[in-house]
Amino acid sequence: MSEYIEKILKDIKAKNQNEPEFHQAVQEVLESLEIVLQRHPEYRSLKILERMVEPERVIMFRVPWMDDQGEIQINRGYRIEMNSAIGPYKGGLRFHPSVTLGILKFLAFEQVFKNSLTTLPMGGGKGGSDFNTKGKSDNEIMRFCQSFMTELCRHIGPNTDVPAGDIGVGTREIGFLYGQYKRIRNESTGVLTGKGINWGGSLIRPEATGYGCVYFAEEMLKTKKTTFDGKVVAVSGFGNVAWGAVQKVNELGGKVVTLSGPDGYIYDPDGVKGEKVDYMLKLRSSNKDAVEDYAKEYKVKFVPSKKPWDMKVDVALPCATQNEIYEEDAKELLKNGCFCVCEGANMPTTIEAYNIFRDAKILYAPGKASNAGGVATSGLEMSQNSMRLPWSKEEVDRRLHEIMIRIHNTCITTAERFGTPGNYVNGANIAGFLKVADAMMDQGLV
Ligand code: NDP
Ligand code: 2IT
Repeated sequence: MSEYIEKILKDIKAKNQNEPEFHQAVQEVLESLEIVLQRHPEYRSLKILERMVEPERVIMFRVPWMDDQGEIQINRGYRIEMNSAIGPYKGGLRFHPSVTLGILKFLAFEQVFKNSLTTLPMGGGKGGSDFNTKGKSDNEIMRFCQSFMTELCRHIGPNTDVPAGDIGVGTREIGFLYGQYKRIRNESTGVLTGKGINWGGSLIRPEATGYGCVYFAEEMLKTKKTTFDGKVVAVSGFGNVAWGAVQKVNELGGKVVTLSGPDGYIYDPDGVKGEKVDYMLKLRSSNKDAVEDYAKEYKVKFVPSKKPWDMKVDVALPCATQNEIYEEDAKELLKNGCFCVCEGANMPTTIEAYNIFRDAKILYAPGKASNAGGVATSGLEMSQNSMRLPWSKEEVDRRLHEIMIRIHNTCITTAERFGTPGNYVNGANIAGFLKVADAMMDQGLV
């Protein structure tokens, strides 16, 4: 690592204490950018990196709400407006008890590069709350969402900042948030994406992240002259992204043998297919935080407190959350014959685990490239909202597929151009960076 990059990292750690996920995300990107800075000293003299690691704006607010027992509860709400160089801030909202400022800053930082890769005009942002949806009634969730939006609505707008879903935020939550925005602002606009299909949403948005991830993995497999047909696949998580990924793997002839939750993982040697895929939706809406019920329902093996990385598989699609593949897991995956890891989640792989994959020269794609299909389809929802014309399922899916192929090719050509052929991490970080950096330079001291 160059002295310059080391100094930036040191300063970030000193200035943003107790935000290890943010440090991790920044370190991964900066390491990829060394070679860019050697070729383009202007980014250094104009302090582009120092500017990019500082959010344009951070909003932090109180969210008071009343539970079903009539007791007052207080949560903390956030919106990180990271970078608007190429378009309005865009990125999801996460409701999960593990949410902190540092987690949302890592996600907002990743989002800037991801959105740049989609080729659509979207800046980067992220928000959310430490609110736990688990065990809450619909009414409690509604009251929470209404209170959250009562503050957030001052800061967002269809041309300013356009939130969407993430962990713990699906169509139900987006509905409550959208309803409240409309009551306060008296405007029907595309201020949120992931909306219901009858009130401005886009077809394919619910499936988009998972589909996009598998489209990306399909391109990766093509570089090794192979396909999903007959491949055995490990998926982690059982939420929105995992659900879309499982559907598309099945469609392409692969077999998904695992799903996981915070409680452990299930192993289904016949494959998660048919009605079992619909059962995933039930699991998610049960608000129970557990995947074990799947094992009971379909009489398959449940492995408590473990991640699904110790099974014999060809492909792994981590789709649950950050830092779920550690160094030992990476070694285990390699030992079991896995040769393609394509991230549906954001930053599921630690830097040490990534180094193992890189050194083994297996196919490995970082989430900011391979899970960009979700936000790309959000961008397509924004286009449809602006035109006030909905597209068919086929039209949206075709555009999503094209975007994923384009992102894949951009990663490949950029990695090659900067001397590290086959390295999707460098390809994604460098290509994502160049567009945003050049836009910032064009716009003066922003
Ligand atoms: P969901 O809430 O639908 O599902 C998340 C899954 O991960 C659930 O199975 C959840 O279980 C599990 N999970 C959440 N937190 C933890 C934790 N701390 N430890 C273990 N398991 C956990 O979210 P999504 O499917 O939307 O998101 C999954 C990942 O994909 C995240 O990394 C997200 O940032 C990323 N992503 C999402 C996009 C989208 O459009 N939705 C787009 C791009 C990326 P439980 O809820 O029971 O805790
Ligand atoms: O991480 C992500 O890209 C998302 N959660 C989707 C963001 C969006 O605006 O659709």
